Amino acid sequence: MKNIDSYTHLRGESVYLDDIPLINGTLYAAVFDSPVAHGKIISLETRDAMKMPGVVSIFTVKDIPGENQIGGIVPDEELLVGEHVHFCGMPIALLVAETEEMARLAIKKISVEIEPLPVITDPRIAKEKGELIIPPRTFKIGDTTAAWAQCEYVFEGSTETNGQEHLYIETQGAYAVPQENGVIKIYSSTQGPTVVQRTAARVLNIPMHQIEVDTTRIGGGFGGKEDQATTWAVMCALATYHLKRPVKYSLQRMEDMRMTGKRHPYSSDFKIGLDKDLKILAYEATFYQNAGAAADLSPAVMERTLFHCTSSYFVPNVKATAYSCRTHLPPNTAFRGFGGPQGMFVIEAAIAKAAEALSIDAAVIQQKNLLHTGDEFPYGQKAVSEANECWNKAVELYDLEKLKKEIRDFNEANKFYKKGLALMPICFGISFTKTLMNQARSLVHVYTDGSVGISTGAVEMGQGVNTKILQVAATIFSIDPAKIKINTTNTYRIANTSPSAASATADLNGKATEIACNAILTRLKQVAADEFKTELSSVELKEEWVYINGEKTGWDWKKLVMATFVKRISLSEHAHYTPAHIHFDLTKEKGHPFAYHVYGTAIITVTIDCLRGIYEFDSVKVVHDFGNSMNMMIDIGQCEGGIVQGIGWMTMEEIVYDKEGNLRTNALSTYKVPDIYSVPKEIAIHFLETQKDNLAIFRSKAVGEPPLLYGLGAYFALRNAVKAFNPAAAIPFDAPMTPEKVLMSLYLQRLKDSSINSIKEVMEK
Ligand code: LUZ
Ligand code: MOS
Repeated sequence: MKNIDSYTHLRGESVYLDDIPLINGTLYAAVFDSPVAHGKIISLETRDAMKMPGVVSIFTVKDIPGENQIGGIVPDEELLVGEHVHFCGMPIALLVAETEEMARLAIKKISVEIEPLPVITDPRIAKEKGELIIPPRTFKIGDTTAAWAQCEYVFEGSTETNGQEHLYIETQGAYAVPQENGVIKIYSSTQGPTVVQRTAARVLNIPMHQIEVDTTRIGGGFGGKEDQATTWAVMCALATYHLKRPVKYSLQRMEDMRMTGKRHPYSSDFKIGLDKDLKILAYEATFYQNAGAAADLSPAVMERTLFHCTSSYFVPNVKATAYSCRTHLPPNTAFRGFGGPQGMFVIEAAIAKAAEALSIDAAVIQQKNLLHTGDEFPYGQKAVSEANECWNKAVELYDLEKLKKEIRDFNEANKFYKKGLALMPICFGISFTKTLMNQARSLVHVYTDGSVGISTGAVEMGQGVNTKILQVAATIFSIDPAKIKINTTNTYRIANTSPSAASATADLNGKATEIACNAILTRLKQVAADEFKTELSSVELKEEWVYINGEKTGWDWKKLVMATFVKRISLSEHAHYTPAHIHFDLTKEKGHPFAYHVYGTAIITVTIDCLRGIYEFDSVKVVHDFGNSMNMMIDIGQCEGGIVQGIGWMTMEEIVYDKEGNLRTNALSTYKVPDIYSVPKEIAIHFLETQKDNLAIFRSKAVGEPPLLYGLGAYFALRNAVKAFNPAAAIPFDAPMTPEKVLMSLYLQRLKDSSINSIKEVMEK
């Protein structure tokens, strides 16, 4: 079925934060943020700003009634600066005025004197200085030290992956509205309504039941609103708390880019050892995560890097250590893949390095080492692997040999255009790695007219979770989907929710909905069984009719619902779901943290223009493990979006902070994201449908994050294309591979070690 939001989306009628009708007397907030990355506040001058037209109030740290603390995992993040600023963009003061324009004009009149302190932007330097967010962690299996001796080939190297701006179309924002008895209702563009509620209660020093958070949908999150939507929501709530008036803050794009954290950049080292048959015997990696100035979700992101450090390969001897390094950048945060892609890049780089040194195709090494069912991950879980199925199917379905030949022929025939190809197998663990977060609840009401209302903790952010939840109810009740309404996500209806994240939202909330619907269904069936004097097991509901032993009765859905109500039997259910069998022992770094894994393989081809360094992706051909897909249209959309987002991260999105910690790429004029022209000319997606009992809803598999990982293949395809032009190029593993870097690698090395002395000469030849 179609995404249930498509109709209102197309007509511009869908409600986002900025579409909420405003209440009379609404005020507008704006934040004054630090122009300096690290320093001590000497003085803050707000008097001129207070005199500006329309200004109602300016709040600073002194106005916080509770804790000045928004750190979720580690209490290390102030809402408003106390004594020290820790990054450019750190909120110092909150100004509230009668209009948005007045608020933004007035914050320009605030001034601050800051005594600067040394600024660190490099995670390796932070680590040397002992600036760690949490102690390092190490995942281990086998014995790498002993294994090196058995390796025929050993390669070492380093890699860099840069950050990534989330660029949700809807920027961060919130709207707080005072209710009676001191309750504050917050409309928040958040993936985590409960995080907002809990943090607002903590900062305002009031019980959680005084805060109602409501989210209709958000215009994209990608992880950027898992934790960092909280800041703006709590700011609005703080102003509402003091002023007893509605307060709205919807960030402008440049404010959002400057003040919020991004995907974590990583700097990493690897050592890989292979035997003579190219089996990977040993792998060591050290990850330096650039966490930014506060923990935010960094410890969890770092953990997922370790979980995915061997990607879709089986390696018997592994030692991987990760450091979460505190720098003076905005706290980096969740971003689709959550540290997993950063970990996977490193082993793919290690394989590419080995392949280049041995003059073989990286795919040979990749294929030989794919996970099989029963193989153990370094964290102790055994794989139920679809890696080989996906790989083999992709090779066969898309005729890899023919593709390779076409590329060879093209490269022979063309001097200044070269094509490159890479295969990218993926493996992604599904579940929050923090076991307790894997729980969800659903509240289902059947109304007496036969219509159904459902509330869960799931936040719709374009990923189609509401459509999938609706499908669950429609299937179980066997009623027309039009009879079902998915309600807003609201902390008064569903409590203690996990954020919509970790690709697990449809799994968890769908399962809770399944349980709730089944409970109601059983009661409905009992009423029918009593009426028709038969057993419960003889009753069936099919397409809104009651069947007894396969025979259609005169009772339809509506009649059954009414009969149940008349008998004073509940037509509502609140259900709780948590996946069984998941656990993790932090003292041993072993366990079974994931309900299951998602696999897939992509074949990616690119053509580069060797005079200009620019490139186009010809095709991304995928065999993806969807389980038993609940909604192919939505799942294809998730795949296509993830692939393009992954390619963007790997090839063009380049975040630049200068040495002073200022974001230089602070607008869409300086930060290049994929547009329609950079979408691959062809994206083919084949559904590998499996029927395994994988603990997900209706035996589907989570689809949110895994497809982003295919984007890694874009980097390696580009590298191979450059090598076709300039085989001698020693290209550093430094993503993104922007056109500038492509151009330099096409020539720089070659000029050094060949008789050609200039790009002009190359062109003349
Ligand atoms: N968020 C989180 C996530 O809190 N824990 C996770 O394991 C996770 N994984 C992926 C994306 N978001
Ligand atoms: Mo996410 S990175 O699943 O919020």
